Amino acid sequence: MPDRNRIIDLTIPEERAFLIGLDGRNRGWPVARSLAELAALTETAGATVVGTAFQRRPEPDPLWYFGKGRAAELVDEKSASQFNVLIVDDEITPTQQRSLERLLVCKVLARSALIIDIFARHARTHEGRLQVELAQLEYYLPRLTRMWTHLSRTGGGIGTRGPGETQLETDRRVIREKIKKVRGQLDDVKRQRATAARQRVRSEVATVALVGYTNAGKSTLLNRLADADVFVADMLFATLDPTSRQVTLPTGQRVVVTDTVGFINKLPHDLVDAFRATLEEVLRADLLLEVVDASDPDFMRQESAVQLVLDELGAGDKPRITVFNKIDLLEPHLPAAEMPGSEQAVFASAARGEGIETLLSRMADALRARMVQVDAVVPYERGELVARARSTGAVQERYTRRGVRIRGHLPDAIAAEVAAAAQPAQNGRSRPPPAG
Ligand SMILES: Nc1nc2c(ncn2[C@@H]2O[C@H](COP(=O)(O)OP(=O)(O)OP(=O)(O)O)[C@@H](O)[C@H]2O)c(=O)[nH]1
Ligand SMILES: [Mg+2]
Repeated sequence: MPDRNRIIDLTIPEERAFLIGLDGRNRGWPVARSLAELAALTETAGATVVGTAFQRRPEPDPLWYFGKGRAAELVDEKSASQFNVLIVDDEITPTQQRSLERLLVCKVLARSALIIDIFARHARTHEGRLQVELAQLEYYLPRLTRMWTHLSRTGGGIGTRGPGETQLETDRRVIREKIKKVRGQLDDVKRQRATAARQRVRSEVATVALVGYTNAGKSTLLNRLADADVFVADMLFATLDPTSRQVTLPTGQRVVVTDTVGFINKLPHDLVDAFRATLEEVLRADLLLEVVDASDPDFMRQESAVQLVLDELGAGDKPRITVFNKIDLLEPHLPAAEMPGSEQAVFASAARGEGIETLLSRMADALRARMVQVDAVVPYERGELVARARSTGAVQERYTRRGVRIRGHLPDAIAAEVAAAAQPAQNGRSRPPPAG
């Protein structure tokens, strides 16, 4: 009797990927490391890596990416390893893509397309999906254009005139209109987000953003800090959408900590652009926690890649605490304190909960820097103000005859309110914030 489940074979054919890259043009990343990362990306995207190859050359060949001879050898690699997709560890031109596709008779993808594909798989929220869609459209629009100029340059003629051109114009117009529409929808989402942020500003709650290389442990750390239940996985780009949780610092101050999309080397510009709305949480934050996977041999190169993206966003100079995470995985003979750049860093294991207390008090220290010193007695009728001071600042309270004496640090706006409501403190000093 036939197995009813097997009448239609629904299994998707296995994607067998072969990865190629060039040595000597990777911003300090050895080609083998960059290809290893590309392999992790490929596997996250659901394909199997069946082989890799690289060639030493300063610039890609305009037609073949590799040199012509080396490219031809890929045909043999294809029969040997049976790959059905070639993934290039760089941006490739439509010309390179097409000549490789014709040579190898299989799909050819660039690293960016792979990253965008992973984002598309992992986007869950409305906003996330819109951002990915925008990135895809932005990615394809210029390629459509360039593909065309390429064709017309190789002689024009049949297939490059008349209705064909109209078709291309139509395609471009459709894509542009779609881009406009998606941007409009994203603006709406952004406005809602800005309203939420304004409310937060009004309540003067400080915000802290987790940033770092993908898979460094940002979500794990948020779960530790906030006792939350954010999705954690040993894969690249597990998190795409921002998640915010409230965290109480040892000083009693409450802050909002936001976890968001991770960064990677050669993160496509289209994606950074498309994800600007999400990444604005980073721009708005009072403090950044940069999570570094200290157990990764590439952690320094990863840090530079993170710095590049932060600079591109305009958040490169924000106050920042570096967290060297996963110290539980460090070899015992490598004392963490001897790691480069470690003087200012906090060592932690988000997974085991080590270093969390230190981190929390360092966060309080860093946030105090942007607050003003206060010493004032607030009348008992203003209990609500006292409560806000308690949760937004780092203060000590003492109950006196005339009211609650508040001593410590408060955000500007609250300090001003306290100063306005206050009686001079016992020692006659009440320090309002400096004007402006
Ligand atoms: N050994 C060890 N593993 C950790 C630690 N922190 C996180 N991990 C693991 O590292 C992997 C990635 O953790 P996530 O928290 O998802 O990392 P992320 O930075 O949020 O990653 P993306 O959202 O993908 O950018 C998971 O398998 C975690 O269990 C740690 O301190 N020690
Ligand atoms: Mg995450």
